[in-house]
Amino acid sequence: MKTFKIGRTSVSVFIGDITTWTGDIIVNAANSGLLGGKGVDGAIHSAGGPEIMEQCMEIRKQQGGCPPGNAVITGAGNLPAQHIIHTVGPIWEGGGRREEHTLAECYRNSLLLAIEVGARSIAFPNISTGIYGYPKAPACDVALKAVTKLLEEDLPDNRLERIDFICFSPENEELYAHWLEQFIQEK
Ligand code: AR6
Repeated sequence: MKTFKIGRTSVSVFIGDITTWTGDIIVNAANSGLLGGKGVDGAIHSAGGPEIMEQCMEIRKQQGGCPPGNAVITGAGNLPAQHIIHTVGPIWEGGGRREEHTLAECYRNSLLLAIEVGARSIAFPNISTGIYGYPKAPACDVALKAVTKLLEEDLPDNRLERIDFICFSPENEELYAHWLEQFIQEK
């Protein structure tokens, strides 16, 4: 695990299963119907139990789901985290359909929602880089730029002390660690 400091926040990168992470918020790479699926979404719902889907269905009733780039919050069922932020990444279609913008919005809106609820810690998976096919290297660049940019805004309500990127593959872990080593001072 490598840890870096951006302002007051520690940013770490490691390989792991996000469903076992302990802290305030885990982020789910959901679909716009909030209907569950495979990948990290499937892992979160199966480990967290039916309560999470019940709350997703409530959100569907109220606002009809979650458009790509947006984020909604539920409880975490049986998971050790306190809450889940469900965000919807872009489906990669070659890069000409504002995928980069949508992916950056996922990270930004998830962090804004986490800050709004007073979270101190949050864990992200590598959104869109599985079933949605976003190439890993550019996705890493978009994720870290979006997170760094928001932290540098120094928002007055920001109580985030810890942001963890939970990678599922050594390739992603290397990309994230390398990016941070290049641009951010190691703690
Ligand atoms: N912990 C951490 N990361 C994981 C885990 C896990 N338990 N499982 C997979 N990953 P994906 P997407 C990684 O496909 O590309 C679903 O069906 C995985 O290796 O989960 O945004 C949804 O319902 C990859 O790096 O999400 C949507 O329909 C990353 O998580 C669609 O897939 C994201 O891969 C979303 O596709």
